[in-house]
Amino acid sequence: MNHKNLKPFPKGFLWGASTSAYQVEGAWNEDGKGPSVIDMGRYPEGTSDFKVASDHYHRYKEDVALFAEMGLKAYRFSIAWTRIYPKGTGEVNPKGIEFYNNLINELLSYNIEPIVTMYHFDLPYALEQKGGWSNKETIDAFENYAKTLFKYFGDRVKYWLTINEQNMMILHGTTIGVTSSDMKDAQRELYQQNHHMLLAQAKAMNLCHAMCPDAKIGPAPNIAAVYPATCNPEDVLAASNLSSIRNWLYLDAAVFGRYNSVVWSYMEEKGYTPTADKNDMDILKEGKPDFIAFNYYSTLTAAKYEDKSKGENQASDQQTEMSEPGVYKGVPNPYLEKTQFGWEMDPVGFRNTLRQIYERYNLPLLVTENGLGAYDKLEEGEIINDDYRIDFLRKHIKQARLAITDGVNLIGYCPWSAIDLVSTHQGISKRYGFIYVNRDEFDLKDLRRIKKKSFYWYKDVINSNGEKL
Ligand code: BGP
Repeated sequence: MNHKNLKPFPKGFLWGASTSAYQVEGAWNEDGKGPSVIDMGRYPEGTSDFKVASDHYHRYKEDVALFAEMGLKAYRFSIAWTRIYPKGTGEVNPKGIEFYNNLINELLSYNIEPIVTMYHFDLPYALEQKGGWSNKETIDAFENYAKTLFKYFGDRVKYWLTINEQNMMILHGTTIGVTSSDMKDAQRELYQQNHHMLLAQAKAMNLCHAMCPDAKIGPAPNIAAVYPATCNPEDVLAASNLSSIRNWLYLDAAVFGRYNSVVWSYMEEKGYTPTADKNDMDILKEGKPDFIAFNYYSTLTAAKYEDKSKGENQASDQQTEMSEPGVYKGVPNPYLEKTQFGWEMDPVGFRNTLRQIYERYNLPLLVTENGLGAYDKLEEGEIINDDYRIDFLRKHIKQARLAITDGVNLIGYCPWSAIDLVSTHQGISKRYGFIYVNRDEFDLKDLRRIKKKSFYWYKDVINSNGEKL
C-alpha cells in the first residue's frame, strides 16, 4: 500500500539498543556469580568464549555514558540469573543485586528507560544439572527469580521481557549452546521444555501485574514472516506450517493462553505432545502480556517437502533455512541478498512481520533486536566506516515507519547491539554494535571503546525522531 503522507514515529518512541548479559558483561565468575549453561558449554572452534566478552561489568559507567551521548531513550539488557541466584534458587547474592541496581540507576540518571530481559539463554548450570527445563521445578525457580527481580528492581523498571527467543532455544538450542546434543528423544523433550517455559512465563507475567501494577511485561521471541516459495497452494500450506511451528506457537500461547491448533496436531502426529498437569492450561490463560516484544533479523521462505527427500538441508541457526520432511522445506529467497554470515536481508519483510503480528494480536509491539552482523575494520585514526550497517538499519527504520502508517502500534525499536559483543556462536568477529570494542577472538587487547560511523548516524536518527535517516 502506498501512502500519501507518512505518520511520524509516536511521541515518546523508545529509540534504544540491546545487549544480553552473557554476551557483553564478562566477569563470568566474579562477585559470587554462579556458572550458567553458557559458561559450562563448548564454543565453536576459532571463536571466543564469554569469560570477558566486552567487559561491560567493569565498564558499565563508561558504556552508559556513551549510550547517553548517542541519545538512547531506552536500553534493553538482560539480567544474569546466576548473578542473582548463583545456583538458580536459594540465597540471593547481594553483589548481583548491587550490580543491576547500579546499572539501572546509572541509566535513569541519563533518562534512559531500562528494558529488562529476565532470561536470555543463560540458565543456571545448577538447574541444568537437575534436568533444566525438563524438570518442572525449574518453573518454580523461575517464578521465585521473577519475584526477586520485581521486588528489588520493580520500583524503577517499567518494561520487562520474560524469556528471550524461547522459539530459538527450542528450534536451534544446540547451535546457540543451550541444549545438550546427547538428549534422548530430543524433539519430544524439547516440546516438554517448551511447555514448562510457557508456564514459567505465564506465572511471571501474572506476578508482575500483582507486584508492579504500573509496569508492563511481554514475551520476546524471534519472529519472521514466512513466504511461500511459489503460489502453488502446497507451498502456501508449507509456509503456513513453518510459520505456526516457528512463530505462532509461542505468541498464541503467550497472548491467548492456548496452543496453536496446527502445531498441536503436528506434535500429535510426531509424538511430541507434552505431558501437562490438570491446571496447566488455566495457568497459561491467566498470564497476559501487555505488549509483544520481538526480535527480527529476516524472513524465511518455504516450499512443499515430500517425505522421500528425508535428511537433506537440516536446520542450522536462527535465520538459515530449516526443513522438516513432510512439513516444510526452507528455500532461499531469490529476491534477497545475504549478509557476510549468510542471513538474508529483508527490510520489507520487517513491515510484513510487524503487520502480521499486530493484525493477529492487536497489542503494542516493541522491537527488541534487529541488526547486521559484519566483519568491521578499525582503520587508522580510530575510524570504523560501517556504511553497510547504516544502510541496513536505515532501510529497516523506513519500513517501520511505513508499518506505523499502516496502523501498527509500534512503541520502540532497539537494534542489536548497543555495543560490540560476542555472537551466540560466531565469536566477536561477527560485530553488530554502534560502538567498537577493541579486541579479537583470543587477544583481548585494551578493550577500548570507539564510536563507529553508525553511532553518529543513529544519534541523528534519534534526535530527529526518525525524520533524518
Ligand atoms: C538473537 C539473540 C541474540 C543475538 C542475535 C544475533 O538470536 O537473541 O543473543 O546474538 O540473535 O545472533 P548471532 O549472535 O548468532 O549472530
